[in-house]
Amino acid sequence: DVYANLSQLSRGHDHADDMPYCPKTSPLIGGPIHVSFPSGLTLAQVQRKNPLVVSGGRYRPPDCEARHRTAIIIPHRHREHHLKFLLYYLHPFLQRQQLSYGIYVIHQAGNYTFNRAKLMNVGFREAMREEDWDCLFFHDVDLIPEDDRNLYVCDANPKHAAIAMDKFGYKLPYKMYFGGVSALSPLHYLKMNGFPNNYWGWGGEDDDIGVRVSLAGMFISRPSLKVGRYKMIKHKLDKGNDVNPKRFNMLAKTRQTWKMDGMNTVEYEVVSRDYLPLYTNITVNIGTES
Ligand code: UD2
Ligand code: MN
Repeated sequence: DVYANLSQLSRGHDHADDMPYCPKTSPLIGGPIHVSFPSGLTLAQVQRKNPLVVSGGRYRPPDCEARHRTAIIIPHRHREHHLKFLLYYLHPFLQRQQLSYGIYVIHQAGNYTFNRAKLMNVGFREAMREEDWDCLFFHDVDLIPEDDRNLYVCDANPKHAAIAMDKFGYKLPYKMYFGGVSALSPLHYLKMNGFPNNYWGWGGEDDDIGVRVSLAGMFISRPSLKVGRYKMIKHKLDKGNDVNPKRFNMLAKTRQTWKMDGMNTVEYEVVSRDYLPLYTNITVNIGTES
């Protein structure tokens, strides 16, 4: 009858009704991960190692109903060699955590100055348009997690996950640091009006985001130094991402600007959306500095 059909629809997926929830702590978690960068690795190999990942880089545990639905948002341009290694480590990592997840690569079109934070705003809107994610991980393409007890789920407050990176001697560089990898629920994200759209080039945007967290009345949560460990693939400053000389002046004004610039003002044009085997690629035109 009609009602049976409706309830069928509202479940919105084809998993068996009687599937139990996954355990609160995944039995597949193993702790420290040895991270190296095998030469000659191909995306086809990564695909073969992850047979349960479906189109667009989506996955859900085969034997239990996931307790968490996490979207990974990766700002990207010309870093295919880093993306390959990130996917190689991240897919199995997320599967060991028994998450339902999707990976989105937000690719800035053109050669104009890079804008990491604005790409995150695009990623948030485009990912939420597709699915009711309960947590979003904003993830540099070059950071490889080194311990799978670093759970890719959201906390009661915005979480800064990359607390201990090799490039900072596995210590937090400063207390308000919010760069690299962070996790926000949709409510957190909207409460702080998302991320700033006007940081073009390298630097400052991560500190602006950290300040927004506290201006919106929230705190920064963090995993322990023992598990929030990451290796950054070594690289130089990219072409098209020069250091932003305005960043200090802009940062001094975040208190005045955060409500006027962010999710409520983001404008862009999606150039293409591709459901690739290991991730969803969204190529986007984000314009230029006004
Ligand atoms: C630091 C922060 C980063 C960000 C940045 C300043 C760490 C580990 N990360 O990174 O979160 O705040 O400073 O903007 O400290 N990207 C591209 N193509 C480009 C340029 C950048 O894909 O041409 C993306 C990519 O995901 C990269 C991220 O933007 O990981 C940050 O850029 P970066 O890696 O050059 O900057 P880095 O390592 O100093
Ligand atoms: Mn980097």
